[in-house]
Amino acid sequence: MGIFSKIKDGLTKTRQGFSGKMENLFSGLKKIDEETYEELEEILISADIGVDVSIKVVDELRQEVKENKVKDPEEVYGLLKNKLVEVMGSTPEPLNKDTSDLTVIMVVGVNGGGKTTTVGKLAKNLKDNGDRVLLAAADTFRAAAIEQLSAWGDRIGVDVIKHQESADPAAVVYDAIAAAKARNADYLICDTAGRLHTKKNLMQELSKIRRVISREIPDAPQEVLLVLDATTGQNAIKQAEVFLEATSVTGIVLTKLDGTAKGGVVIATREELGIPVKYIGVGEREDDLQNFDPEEFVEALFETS
Ligand SMILES: Nc1nc2c(ncn2[C@@H]2O[C@H](COP(=O)(O)OP(=O)(O)O)[C@@H](O)[C@H]2O)c(=O)[nH]1
Ligand SMILES: [Mg+2]
Repeated sequence: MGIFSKIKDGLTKTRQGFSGKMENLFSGLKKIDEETYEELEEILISADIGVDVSIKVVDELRQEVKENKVKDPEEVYGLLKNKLVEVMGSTPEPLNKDTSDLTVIMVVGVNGGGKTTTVGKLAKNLKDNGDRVLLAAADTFRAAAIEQLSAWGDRIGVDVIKHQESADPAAVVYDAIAAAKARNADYLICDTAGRLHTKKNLMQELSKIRRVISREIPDAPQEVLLVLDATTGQNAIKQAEVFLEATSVTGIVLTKLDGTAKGGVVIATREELGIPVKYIGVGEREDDLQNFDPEEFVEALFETS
């Protein structure tokens, strides 16, 4: 299956409500009036694009249509798509990569959001690309989490550095960096725990891991990916805010897009958090992580069949 049809497939539930309503609104439309804009705003909000972002997009569209004296609804439709792409930063944001040294990627987010799965899928992507990858099982809270990552490592043929359950996550990461250096790895990806019982705890754990990493490699971690569950819609953005107070983040991964009609949350994320979406998860298997491309995403979202 091609990448585009995979994204389109992954967005099936979101598209069901969205693209049909869009088509209904625009097909056979003779002219654009205030009612059209109101309906448009409603459709955007109902796809979980977020109230503020939806209003902003429609306001800008209205302005542009007026200034350029656009009459053709078809043309307005095109302008709308462009606006949505723009809101997401227009171009794909690649993973930060250190060309000379080891690139360390920390993966953070609440429990159940899809961190461990994303670590596995990302490792597979990078390995397929010819990079040497190592994983660190720094979610030591439950033995099951360590086993889950080990199972991913076995499946995709990537080594996992791990300690016992309840071990110090920073110590796991310390060992993993030593191993990654010794093996000349290109990437070390660190899974972490996402317990939110107190923000202070989480903050302390994440800062300790970061401290260990930066002591060993001054520019690292080059990438901190925050994993958010798209099925929670706008709540994913609220969740993200808690994490952003605990640690700095360089990229967002939105998971479980395949299981939700709330895929519009992807569009709101960049605008509301000011951080680019770098990957989207469209399934549980190893090939179900996609590099995020705003233009491709919008095209897929508007597909009606
Ligand atoms: N459908 C679907 N399920 C996913 C996706 N990403 C993760 N999951 C599932 O979500 C559940 C929690 O994922 P996990 O990686 O263990 O989350 P963690 O607690 O953050 O490490 C697992 O059952 C995963 O298979 C995705 O993109 N699509
Ligand atoms: Mg996990």
